[in-house]
Amino acid sequence: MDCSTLQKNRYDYVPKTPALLKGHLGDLAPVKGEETEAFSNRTVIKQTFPRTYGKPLVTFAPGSSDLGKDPGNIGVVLSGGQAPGGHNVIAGLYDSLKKAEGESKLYGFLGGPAGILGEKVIELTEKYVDQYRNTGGFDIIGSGRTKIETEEQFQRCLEVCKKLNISSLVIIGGDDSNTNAALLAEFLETRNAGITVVGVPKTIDGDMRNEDIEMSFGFDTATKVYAELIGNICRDAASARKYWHFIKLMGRSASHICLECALQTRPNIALISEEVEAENWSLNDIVRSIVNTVIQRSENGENFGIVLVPEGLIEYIPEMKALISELNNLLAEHAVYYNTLRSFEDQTEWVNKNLSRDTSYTFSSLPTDIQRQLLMDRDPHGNVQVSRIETENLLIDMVTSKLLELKTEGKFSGAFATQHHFFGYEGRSAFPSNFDADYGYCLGCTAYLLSAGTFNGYTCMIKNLAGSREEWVPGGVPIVSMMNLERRKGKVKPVIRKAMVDLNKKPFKFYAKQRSQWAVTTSYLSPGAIQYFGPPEVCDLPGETMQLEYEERKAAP
Ligand code: FBP
Repeated sequence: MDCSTLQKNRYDYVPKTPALLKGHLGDLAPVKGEETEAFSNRTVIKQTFPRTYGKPLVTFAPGSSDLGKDPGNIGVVLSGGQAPGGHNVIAGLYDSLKKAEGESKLYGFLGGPAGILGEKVIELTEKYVDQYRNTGGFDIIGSGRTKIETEEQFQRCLEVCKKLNISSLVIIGGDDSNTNAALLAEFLETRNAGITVVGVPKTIDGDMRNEDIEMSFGFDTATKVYAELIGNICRDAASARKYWHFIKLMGRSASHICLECALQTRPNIALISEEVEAENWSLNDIVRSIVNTVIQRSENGENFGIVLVPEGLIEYIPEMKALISELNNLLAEHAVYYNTLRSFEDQTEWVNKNLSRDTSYTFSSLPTDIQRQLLMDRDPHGNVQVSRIETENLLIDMVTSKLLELKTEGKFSGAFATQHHFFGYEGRSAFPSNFDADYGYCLGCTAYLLSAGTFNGYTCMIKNLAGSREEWVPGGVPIVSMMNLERRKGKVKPVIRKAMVDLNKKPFKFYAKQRSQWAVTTSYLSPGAIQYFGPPEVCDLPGETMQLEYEERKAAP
């Protein structure tokens, strides 16, 4: 395989793990904690998961166990969007399996969950896995967004696993994929299939987290890549002094990526969707606040600036939220008829007729491009594809018109020239930072331990992530304990609760305290490229969000 000099160097990187994960597997034993409950809506969720509800948390500690005995074959699948560190999850899983007694094999399903259903599978060998260690992307086996959620699909998984003699299936995915992993786990337990399903928390969005899962892998690298790019743009803006840059950042509904990048780069404005929702800010309120900052900076002779826009913002502006929710339900309920409408004009006419009066008004007042983007295909989970909605351009249009109005009234005399950017794919497959390389690898080792211990319906967790690697504690959390009820594709279903930015926690509060100063002064920081080699405080620490949360936890009484 042709590879860059950095890639060759990264092959030699040995992920740092706690000593616990370096020794013999049989010298580790599971320690069970208290039984868990679902996050909310417990009665309904218990009815859906009678066999896997209420299992205890588990951590692994020195002890004596059968974890090193032949665990049987393991299957692994990557699900959803790429996240740096995924290859190391598979490497950690592979290395642990090879440490165990016996001749068990690791099978990789190709192209995501569809690979299980279509029995597209390869055996992962040492030579093959070695080519992917410490690299970005999911190309080791590919990924996909097919959902495994029906009885027939579960039955098919059972057949394929039996055929390959698989005793554990590791699903590396985000909240939706882990939700489906829990459903499959329940199905298999009901059938006494003797197959364990284990999830691994993956997503750059950072929204699959809670008390137990401190972070999903991939967030650290992706935010460091975006922060490097934003830092570069900040410098360019301050050098050229002629553009306002509107930068949309991936992350779906939650604004974790946007907040982390703001903490790393100190832009003039970073919109946080969760705050927009909490404060009930309309689109006009947001536009007005950007306009005020533009005017203030212009009065200081600074006709340039940086605005960070979270990908999911549009869903949190009250009038847009109502519109998107009605559209999602409408398009889910009338999918067959809607798909017969060929032209955009026919689609908008039908949509306008079927929306309620207020939402139809909101829809009609949007620029055609945004209307078109709102009507695009939903993702397989029935969600609008926020990455395809150009919110940054909507804001640019609205701020420009408002400033023109103010100019005519003699209330603005500055210049407002803009550039727009969308950072998402740039970071999803980057070489993992040391943090994600280590974290991914440890998650893979943990997935092995949960598989060998037959912890069915668990997802991997590592505690104390902002501490030194020695302080990391591997374990597992029952997926069902992270669930609540939410509406998906027009129906209320048990799903893992998405973690949104907590406005009462230190990362947001820290940002909120600084932002009025950052808005007006030019206080940009350029974090630069990810550092792989050098002192640990430059190379190994996770981002600001995790460090601030860690400080907050340590300071708590
Ligand atoms: P996952 O939730 O599957 O990890 O995907 C994350 C993400 O990168 C989102 O931030 C983004 O909205 C989405 O994937 C885009 O995915 P796609 O390119 O498949 O539309």
